[in-house]
Amino acid sequence: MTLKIGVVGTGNMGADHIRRLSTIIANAQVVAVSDVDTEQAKRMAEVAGRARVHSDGHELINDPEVQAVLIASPGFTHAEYTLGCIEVGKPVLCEKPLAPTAEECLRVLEAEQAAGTRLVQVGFMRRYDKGYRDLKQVLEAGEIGTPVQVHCRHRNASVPESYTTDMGATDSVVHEIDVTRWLLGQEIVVASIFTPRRTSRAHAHLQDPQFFLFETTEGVLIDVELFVNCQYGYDVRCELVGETGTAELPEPAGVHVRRDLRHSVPVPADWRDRFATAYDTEVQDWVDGVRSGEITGPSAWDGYATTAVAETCVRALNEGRRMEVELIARPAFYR
Ligand code: ISE
Repeated sequence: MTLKIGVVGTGNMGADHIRRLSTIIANAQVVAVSDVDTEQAKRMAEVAGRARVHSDGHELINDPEVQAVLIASPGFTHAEYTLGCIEVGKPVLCEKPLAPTAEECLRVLEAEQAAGTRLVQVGFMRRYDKGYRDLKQVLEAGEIGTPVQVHCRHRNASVPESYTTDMGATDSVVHEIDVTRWLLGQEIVVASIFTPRRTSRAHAHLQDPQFFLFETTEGVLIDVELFVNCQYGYDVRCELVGETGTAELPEPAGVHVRRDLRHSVPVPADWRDRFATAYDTEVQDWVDGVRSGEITGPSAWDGYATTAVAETCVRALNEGRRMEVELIARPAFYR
């Protein structure tokens, strides 16, 4: 049986997912789309085939033909639409963040627990990247011993004017927050932010780069260099340091060219390029999980814990000090 999907939000990520669902993903069909920009929604409805266009996300969620929903609208609308899906019992893949505030995430956790079944998956695609999966396998096989530190770098070529300093944590480093929690199987409980000399290539309002330091429940120290105007391309790195060895995220595959006394390898342009295969695997896994009645991807708890850390980062930055993350006890439902 083909899973009939509605996509809320047809901008960059939504458009990317609609193309993916229409060309790559098996057993899925986009039957409805919605966006505040109805012209863009109509264009993407064409890409999907004969999808219905709704002007409102709630209308799409309540469309009787829609069996599952993918949310790719702006972050501040995520909790509202996710709650709408839970209310009508429809499974939902919500792009990150689950919500911009921990308080809103908690409302999602409560609603999902009241529904009594897992309906929510959060779009942390890095967990589906082969490199990160191999890294986790090396760690879990005990090849580098007990982890003590993690070094991460997250660089974007550039960001638009609308990108703010707080988004460093809430929009970008959320990926490192989620993926290191997942790699280590530990929560992040303390955050500190440092602000190096600003690049002249950033917008005047933006602190770029930023340097994050996290401490986990078991005392692992995680550092993240975030540099969102690095100019040269999209570059994500991760090195796990264990008691007996280290393990590093492999570089994305690309042809090595040696000529004119130089050796070069292509650098991806952005995350859609770098993580294209991870997104394919993520969406296929979600479709398969919904069809078999067992969603196993990043949960609403992961969405909550990640947002709680990101919120703490913003406070740590504003107050200029190390801050503890306030997390509720993990409900049995999410263990
Ligand atoms: C963007 O929203 C993403 O999710 C990308 O993965 C990240 O690299 C970028 O910094 C964010 O703005």
